[in-house]
Amino acid sequence: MNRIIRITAALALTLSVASGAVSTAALAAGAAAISGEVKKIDEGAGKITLKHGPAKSLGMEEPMTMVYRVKDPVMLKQVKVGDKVTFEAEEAASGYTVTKMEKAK
Ligand SMILES: [Cu+2]
Repeated sequence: MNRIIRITAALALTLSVASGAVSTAALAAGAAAISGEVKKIDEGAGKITLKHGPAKSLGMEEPMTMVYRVKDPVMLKQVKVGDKVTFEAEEAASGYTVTKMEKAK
């Protein structure tokens, strides 16, 4: 009985340490999926305007509409104005940059 409790406790500890490491790493990279809607696409400038909900990982507590750069210009061809998307972004020296984006299902 005691042995089972100890194993369970050890397992729980291992799991919480592992998930803690993952969420810390995710936060460090600014990676957390954010839901948004495409408002404007500027292929020439490599920018996209996204309306999005709170994005705690980016320090944005309130919903907002803002302009993001994209890591890869191809991303701008995969969506159109009005699309609902989920995306990940990071704060780079050049500004907030979308690192991943896909149409919301
Ligand atoms: Cu924002």
